Amino acid sequence: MSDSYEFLTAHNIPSYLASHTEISTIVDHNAITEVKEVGDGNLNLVFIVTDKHGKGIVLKQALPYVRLVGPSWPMSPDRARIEYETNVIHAQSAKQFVPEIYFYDSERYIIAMEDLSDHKVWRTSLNLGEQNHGAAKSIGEYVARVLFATSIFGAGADAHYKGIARAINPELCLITENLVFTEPYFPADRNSYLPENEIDAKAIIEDSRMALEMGELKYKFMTCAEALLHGDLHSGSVMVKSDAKGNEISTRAFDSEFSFYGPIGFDLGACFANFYIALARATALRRKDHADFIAGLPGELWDSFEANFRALWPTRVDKRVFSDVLLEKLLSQWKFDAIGYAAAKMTRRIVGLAKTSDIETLEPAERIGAARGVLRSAQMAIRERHINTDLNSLTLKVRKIIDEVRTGEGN
Ligand code: SR1
Ligand code: MG
Repeated sequence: MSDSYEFLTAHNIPSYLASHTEISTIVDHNAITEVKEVGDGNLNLVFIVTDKHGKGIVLKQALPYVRLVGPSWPMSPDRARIEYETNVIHAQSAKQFVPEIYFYDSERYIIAMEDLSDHKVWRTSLNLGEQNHGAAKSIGEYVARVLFATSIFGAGADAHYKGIARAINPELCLITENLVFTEPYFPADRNSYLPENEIDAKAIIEDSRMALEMGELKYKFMTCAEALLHGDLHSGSVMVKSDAKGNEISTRAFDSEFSFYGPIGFDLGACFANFYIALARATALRRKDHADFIAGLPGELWDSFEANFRALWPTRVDKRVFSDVLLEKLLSQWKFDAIGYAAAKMTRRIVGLAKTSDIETLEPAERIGAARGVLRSAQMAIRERHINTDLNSLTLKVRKIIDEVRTGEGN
């Protein structure tokens, strides 16, 4: 693996495309009208290339460092291979929920994929107060399909073990280990927040229950190779396309470079966390109807995941020992885990490195309360999951906390 390879630029993209004849019917390299760099993520370069016929392609290139920080934080570009291979594998069981991949360039770490410009990033849509009916249900189905297919139950032992070996992703897992499960619970250089939220960040550090449970969640993240996860399934990793009434046309999960074989609750928890962060934003902006809509999403996603996993269960391998009793136990365990992972992901997005536009684009007066609400909800959720894992009841509790903090009652 080399870290001296040519980076894509608006200037060299047309000739690059000309050298890839396999995509000559996708985009006309002789008639490129626009090359737009749209990489708003933390790691990579992403270009949307459009031709005069209005056809497009996305080129995503992994840099040999973390874009958010710069060359001082080197990072293997091999993550592009992981993303490519996971996308291909996930497409085998959930083609309708991932982008189409055209090719992978292993020398320059470039993935050429479907242009989803007619979609919107789900986070952007939620931030605007839009309702995408059906997206949470689809992501629940996506998670169920891909995780069942890559688990022991769907893949069988041989394919599962070979999959684990192929998808080992230590560098990106280390990012999650540090940023999600460690730094927010201790004083750390990369933590940051508004001065008014220092009291809330301190409360997290002083809450020994948080560090204790994060240790358990981190251990499971590092050791429990249940299925090939997306690995970073937040609302910025999902594209949605809806009709004028907000009804779903298409929903796609992309950007799976953090993919590895991990605990099934992790992807689900990432979704829940980002719904609760979106709820804090909607509440801060006094968008009552939108908050009502968002409050339904965690339950909707879980119900869809559960229904789809149950539907796949009869096709599992080794039915004699992988019994229906085991399924019930696993579903309960995954929901418990998912709430824990949600708490971890809520905390990291407020205190740790790499935040979310939901909260960061609020005016400070609203941002302080929204951030406080998310952190206190995380502290509640980490405890509540030991008593009750019903998602609708958890969401009601989250909503109460977020509401009280906004109005000053909870301060
Ligand atoms: C340095 S990478 C920071 C974050 O960006 C990605 O979206 C992951 O969530 C990662 O933790
Ligand atoms: Mg990403």
